[in-house]
Parts: sequence; C-alpha cells; structure tokens
Amino acid sequence: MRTDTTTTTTRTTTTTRTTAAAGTTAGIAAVRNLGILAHVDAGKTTVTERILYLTGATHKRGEVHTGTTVTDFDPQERDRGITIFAAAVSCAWAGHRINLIDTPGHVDFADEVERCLRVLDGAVAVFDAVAGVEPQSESVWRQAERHGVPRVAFVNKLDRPGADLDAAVASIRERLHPRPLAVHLPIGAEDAFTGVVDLVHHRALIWDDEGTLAEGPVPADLADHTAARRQALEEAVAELDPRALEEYCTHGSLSPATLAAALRDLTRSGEAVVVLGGSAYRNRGIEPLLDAAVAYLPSPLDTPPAPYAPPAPSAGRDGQCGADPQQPLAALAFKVSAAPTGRLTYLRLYSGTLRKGDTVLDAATGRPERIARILRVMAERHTEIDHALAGDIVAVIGPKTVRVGATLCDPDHPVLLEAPVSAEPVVTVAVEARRAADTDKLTAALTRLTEEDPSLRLATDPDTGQRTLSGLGELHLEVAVEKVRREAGVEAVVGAPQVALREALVEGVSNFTYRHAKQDGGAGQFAHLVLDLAPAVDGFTFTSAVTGAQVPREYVQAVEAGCRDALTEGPLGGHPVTGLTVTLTDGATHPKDSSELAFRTAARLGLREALRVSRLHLLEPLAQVTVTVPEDALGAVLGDLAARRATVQTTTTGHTGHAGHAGHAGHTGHAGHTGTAQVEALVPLAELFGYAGRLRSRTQGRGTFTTRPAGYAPAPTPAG
Ligand SMILES: Nc1nc2c(ncn2[C@@H]2O[C@H](COP(=O)(O)OP(=O)(O)OP(=O)(O)O)[C@@H](O)[C@H]2O)c(=O)[nH]1
Ligand SMILES: [Mg+2]
Repeated sequence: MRTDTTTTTTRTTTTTRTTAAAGTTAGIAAVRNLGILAHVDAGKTTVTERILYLTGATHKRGEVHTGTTVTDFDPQERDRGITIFAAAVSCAWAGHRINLIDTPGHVDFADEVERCLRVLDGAVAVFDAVAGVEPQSESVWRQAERHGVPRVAFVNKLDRPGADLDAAVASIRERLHPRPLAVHLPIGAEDAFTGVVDLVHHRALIWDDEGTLAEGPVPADLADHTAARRQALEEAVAELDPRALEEYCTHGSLSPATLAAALRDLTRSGEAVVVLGGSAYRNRGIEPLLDAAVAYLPSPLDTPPAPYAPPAPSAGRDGQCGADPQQPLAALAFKVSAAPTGRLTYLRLYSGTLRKGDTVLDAATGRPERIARILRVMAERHTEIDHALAGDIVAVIGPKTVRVGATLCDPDHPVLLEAPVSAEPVVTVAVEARRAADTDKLTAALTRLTEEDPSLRLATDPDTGQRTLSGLGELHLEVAVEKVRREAGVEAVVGAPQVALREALVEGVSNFTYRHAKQDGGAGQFAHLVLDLAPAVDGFTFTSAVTGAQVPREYVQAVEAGCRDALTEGPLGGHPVTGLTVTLTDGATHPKDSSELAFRTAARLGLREALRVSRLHLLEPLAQVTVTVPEDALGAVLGDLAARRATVQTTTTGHTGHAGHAGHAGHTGHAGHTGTAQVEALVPLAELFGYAGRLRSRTQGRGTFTTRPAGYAPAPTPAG
C-alpha cells in the first residue's frame, strides 16, 4: 500500500493562489488562454458549458440538444446542434482567470480553429470514450502541434455503453502521441460510471446525480489496481523527467508534488500528454480537468515570445515580444464579429497594456483606431474593464475596419504580428439576390462575412459576371448564406457547388521573350524579359539568373511580383496556376523609360503569354474520407464510392458500433461488438456533393462519414 494517501488534499493543491486581476506579472501568471478542441460531437460545447457552470459564470447547465448553451449562441448553431463559430468566454477558477475558447469540430470550420490556435497558450483535447481518436481529432491535434500549443486530453462520455478509457488511451498512443499518461482510473463503468481515482493525489473523486463532488479514499476494491497504475505512472514519468528519476531511484516512489511538477513540465514541453476521464453530460470529471488546466498548461508568461516584423522593410527590424505590460502595445485581432448592430473585435494582447480611450494603430493599413470600450466576455453578460494587460484575451468596441489577422499596436512602435494563415477555399457557388433590388444589400452582407472569416471569398466570375462565394465546404457556404438571410434579411439564390480547380504546369517553355514598350511620347514604359518555365511539384518559385547590369535588383523583385499577378488566372479556365518555377534568364532596360511598374506589367503580360503556349492540366481537390457503416451495407457503399471515382485505401470490419477509428490495417481498436465496417478512401471533392444524403439512404441512416482536405490531383478533362 502506498504511503501518500493524501485524501485531505484540496482541489487547489497544485495551483497557486493569486488574484488574476492584479496588474502585475503575478496576474499574468494566473491567466490561462485555453482552447477546447476535438472531432465533431466529442462534447466540447458540453465541457465548456460545465466549466462555465462550475466556475459560477452561469447559473444553469445548458444543453446542446435543447439549444441552451452559452457558446453555441448563434441561431444556426442551436438549430443544427453543432458549433460553427468559435466563442470566447472568461471565467475564474482557483484564483486563475481562464479565457476559454470553444471551437467547432466540423472540418468546414477548421479555419476558425486555426485562428484560435494562433492565440491560445494551451488546449484541452476532448475524445469520445467509445470512438477514441476520430479523424478530425487527429487533424486538430496536428494543428495544435504545429502551433506548439501544449495539450491535456479529456476522455469524455465515460457514461456511454462501450466507453473504455484504456482503449481511448491506446488509440491516443497509436495515433497522436507516444506518451499518453493517464492520471485517472474510472470508478464504475458506462451507466454506473460515478467518478475517478485520481492517481496523482491518491484519492477518489465521486460525483452524485446532481454533479456534486465528494472526495474520499480510494475504494478498497480498486486499491490493487490503483497501486499498479500509480506505479506505472511513476515509472513512465521517471523515465522522462530527470528530477523525478532521481527521487524515484532514491525513494522508490514519487511524491504527489514531484509527480505534479513533472507532469507540468512534460505537458509544457510536449514530451507527454496527461489524460483525464469524465462525462461532461453527467457533470463528472470537470473539476479535475480545470485543476489540470491550471496546474499543467502554460500561462502567457510561459509561452515563447511572439515574433513580429516591421510594417515595411524600411520601418524597422524583426523582433519578438513577451508578455510584458510595460512594453509597447502589440495585439492580434483573431476574431471579428461584424454584426450590423455593432462590431466586436477580439484581441489577444501579446505585449503592453491596452486602455479604454486609447488610439491604436492598425499596422497593416496604417489606420488609427480608437478603443471606445474594452469588454471581458462573460457567459451571461459582458463586463466592461478600463484596461487589459499583455497575455489577456478581450473584446473591444470602437474599431470599424479592423480585419481578422490585423495587428493593433502602439502608434509610436508599429509592428506586425504573424497573422493566422487562412486556408484556400475549395468550393464555390454562384449567389444572387432573390430580388434584384437586394443585390447591393447582399454584396454588403457577404463582404461583412468575409471580414469575419477570411476562408470565405467573394468574387465576380469574369465570364458570367455572376457573384461567387467560395469556402471550405458545402456546409461552410450554406451556413454563410443562411447567416446573411437571418441577419441582413436578404434571400439569396445559390447555384450548384463547384470545386475550386487549379492549373498546373506539365511542360513549360524556354527562352520566352517578352518586350513591353509604350514609348509614344511623355513618360514611357520599357521592359524586356526572357523567361524559362519549368514544372515543379507544388506552388510557385521564382529565380533570377540575370546580373545587375542586365536587370537591376529592384526590377527583378518587380518581375517576381508581376509573375505572381499572372498566376491568379490560368489559361485553361481562369483558375489559379500552381506547380511551376519561373526563371528570369535575361533582360534589358531603357535609361529613361524603365521602371518597377514597367517590369511588373511586362512580367504579368509576359508570363500570361508564356503560359498560353505551355502545356498545363487541371487539378481538382481531393478529400480523405472515412466512412463508417453497418457491415451489411458495405457492398453498396463501396459500389457507390467506386462510382464517385474513389480510391479505396483500406476496408476494415469488426469495429465498435460507432463512428471512430480510421481503418488502419492491423489496428487493434476497441474490443467488443462487431457489425461495423470502416472504409478509408481518397475521393475527388466534386464527387462528394450530396454524399451525406446518399449514405443515409444506403444505410437507413446508420452510416456516418468524415472528410479531410487531401490536396490536389489531376482532374479528368471536362467535357465541352
Ligand atoms: N452520453 C454522453 N453524451 C455527451 C457527453 N458530453 C456530450 N454529450 C452529447 O454529445 C453531443 C455532442 O456534444 P457537443 O458538446 O455539442 O459536442 P461538440 O464537440 O461541441 O460538437 P461540435 O461543436 O459540433 O463539434 C450532445 O448531444 C451532447 O449532449 C457525455 O459525457 N456523455
Ligand atoms: Mg460544439
């Protein structure tokens, strides 16, 4: 039997008691900017709801299915029962301020998640205890990894039939991280799941039906199991953490304090992932989740300084800023909610202090913006505050034109923080107002939407003159059009979805000569270029093989810019051009008539001509699809996929009865019920329009599927 039976430990043992309001670094150390990430339906919004309830931010527990949650406040979210827009809310726990961002799980809204990850310091990854790691949980996990955002894992829905914490941990190990460290052992299973053994503090946490937590000793029947798990945890930690190893070697065990400190360091360095369990719906497991977030995830002071660039190359140097309230202000606008009634701009402050009434600079546009009000966004009300410090997340009222990704900074110290990178749209629809008189209103409303969501693009089709809206998927566009109908009262007629094609170079040309000369009196334009075009695996690269004597350096830069201008519309059908390298091999200037503008124009017109005489092919977007269906429907589903030009990669049978594991060959998955088959396939996105309905009818509603973007591949030559 272990000796550290610390059953009297309070739930704040591992947290420091500081007031988050204090205007000091102690205050900043007590801030946690926390995201909730997962596959669709894992329970992010329910977890968020329970956190808000427990922290006293709300006085009722809202439910997704009754449309009563705080963070799914948009009418469409309530109707559809899914999260569409990331929502930020602040609450307080154990002397810490938690700025919580509930994110959407559906792949069409992955860009929203990307923008949030840019400003988060830590995240809770939520998993369904039956399904384990689902495809979109893997995607958001990788997204978080790319942003260096440390995570703790919460295995939710332990109350569900077939729930299995160990299997979920195994699937995390197999698919996401080699070192998941489970710190909970469930007490009771499925419907009888009542609580967890906290392995770190060696105690039982049991929730009654009202969700009230009682702490007690580890139940006798779990004593051996607990001891074994605790020892395994200590060994795993000692293997990774030198200080823990020393203590383990000396004493043969680890104290809760050493264990907790090691878990914090390992979480922050990303060497291990702490795994907790619970059931948000049944109000079980949320207090320890909050404790873990506060104890293990970093504060703004623990995260690396944010890199910035000067607004123009001549206006200063690159640098980085840490969470210091005394330094000049630098804040990133990561979310804009541009409702016609008022515009809220959400800011993450990286440096400095923002005061109500300040005039700040939008560094990219050079426009001054006045901060009329600063709001702490709470669940049921917004609290007005008069200043906010580096490290915090707040919303401001006043800025009228600030877009997502903008940097707001001290006018005397203009800097550009790295803006979130927006995904390229893959689906386009034509939109027009149902009543011609509403055309301008529709354009205005759609323009406003693109300011909130840079992964939406509004354009005019050069051939038909029609307005087109592009986005990341059918649902993304459907939601956008519906939002315009509800908020601006404009009915739109939407055309059939089209995939966004690209044009890639197959065979280029060499020594393509282009002379741009306009010298008929007055200031003339002259530029002479020779270009080589060669196919490349991806994207666009520009190289120059000329000397300064042939073409001066600033003109070479203008040539590159002109080439990029030309790539927006390819010769096959006006699609963006990709997969090529352009080399400037020769050129000539005129002593008076050459200019950057002349070279840029020459490059644009010249590359356009060169592309016209090259060979290109069309590329179409692909999706990685995971289809989960009853085994008896497998044949029909495979037949249908084949008709959709799918490349089936794996087919596995004998899964649990719920959507989940992708069918990796040899995957051990959850033991249990058979009867479900899973298909992994690459399918052209164009063939997936309407697939949800088809799958439903082929499987009597029992089939599910998820998709992920999977790059581009040559498209069959279109007829006509
Ligand atoms: N049995 C059970 N159901 C749960 C639990 N947590 C959430 N749910 C249910 O699962 C469904 C999805 O929950 P949400 O909280 O909307 O999931 P989400 O991850 O926010 O979903 P998206 O935002 O659409 O990606 C809802 O019907 C919840 O009531 C749980 O612990 N147990
Ligand atoms: Mg949600």
